[in-house]
Amino acid sequence: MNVLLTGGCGFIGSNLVRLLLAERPEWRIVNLDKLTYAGNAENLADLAGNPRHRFVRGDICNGELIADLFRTEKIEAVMHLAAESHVDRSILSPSVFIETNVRGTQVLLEAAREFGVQRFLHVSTDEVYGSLGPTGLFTELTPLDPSSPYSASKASSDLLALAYAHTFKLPVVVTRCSNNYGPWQFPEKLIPLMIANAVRDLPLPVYGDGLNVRDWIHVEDHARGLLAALERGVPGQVYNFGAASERHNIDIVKLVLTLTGKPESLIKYVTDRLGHDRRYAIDAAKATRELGWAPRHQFERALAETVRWYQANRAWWERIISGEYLKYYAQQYGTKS
Ligand code: NAD
Ligand code: TDX
Repeated sequence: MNVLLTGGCGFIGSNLVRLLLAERPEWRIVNLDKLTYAGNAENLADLAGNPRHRFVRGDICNGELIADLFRTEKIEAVMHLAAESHVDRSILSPSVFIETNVRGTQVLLEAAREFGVQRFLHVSTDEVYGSLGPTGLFTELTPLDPSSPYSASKASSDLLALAYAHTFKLPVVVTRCSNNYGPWQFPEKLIPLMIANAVRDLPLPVYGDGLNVRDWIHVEDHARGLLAALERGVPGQVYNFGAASERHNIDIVKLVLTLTGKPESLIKYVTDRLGHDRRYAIDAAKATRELGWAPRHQFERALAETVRWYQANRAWWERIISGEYLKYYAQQYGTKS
């Protein structure tokens, strides 16, 4: 099968490209990525020369380029991951989130409609459901109630994708996953940021009281879920993915300090994120039941492996947190007290 995979040079995309090449030897992957600050061709450097992977640098908003790829590569399925993905950046500069996440998704849906595909997998997030109180879980029937410009842009793209399924019978499958961690994650997100700061003896900035809850899943478990949803998902349906690993942010930060052998005095409580969602927690029973999927990684063990990966790959993350990232870091954390 010829698959157009968008955002393949990002965190989840690069892990997914590797998984697909290993697990589906007859597939060819066309990886379309703009290489924004978050995309890094180095994430897939080991695939150079692999005839089953073609990297194309380009923007999902470029309809002509997309049409050309569908035509020349005979695309049969789309796995759409490209997005602006960081909540804090969406609070600082929302516009690019609308452009890429909403308009870019519509451009891809339109091309898929024109050329025809067997499946269009739209990769979304649990953040579209908004924030939970102290109890309860998100199911696929939980109403959408996004809080940030990021989650609102993802919810908008979900609705567009489902509308193309309903109106045009495009075989769209939507997935919504909880917070991912693992190798190749850009160190602006909680876990890699805390690891990178801890190993350099820099302060670990905890928003608010540190008691917000996220439900963590290893990126490889998410990638396996995406493959299952592509192959076995029913068009027009939504599938949640999560690994039943709810943790308070502060407990993760303390665990990172233990794993890196650094003192808790590095913890710095800073001004809270605007509109900060309190709790996310996923009910993934539908994916288990209908896709035959289940997570394999245990959080504490896999977090320890992740810390070791960042320690071993320091050159990778030190290179990407230079330049543009330093400006963002000063803007995001410089004035927080
Ligand atoms: P990421 O920021 O690491 O990677 C995004 C990739 O998309 C980058 O390689 C970037 O260069 C590319 N990109 C951005 N704008 C583009 C454009 N206009 N055209 C082409 N490429 C573009 O993100 P991620 O964490 O790997 O997330 C991937 C997808 O999974 C996103 O859709 C995100 O909403 C979703 N998701 C992420 C998580 C998570 O915890 N990280 C959880 C659930 C869902
Ligand atoms: O410096 C920080 N300090 C801090 O306390 C950062 C970066 C985060 N936090 C908190 C905010 C959140 O409660 O940690 C939690 C996790 O933050 P992020 O890593 O920014 O993730 P989150 O906002 O939960 O969104 C993530 O999960 C869903 C991804 O970034 C999204 O792309 C995905 O859709």
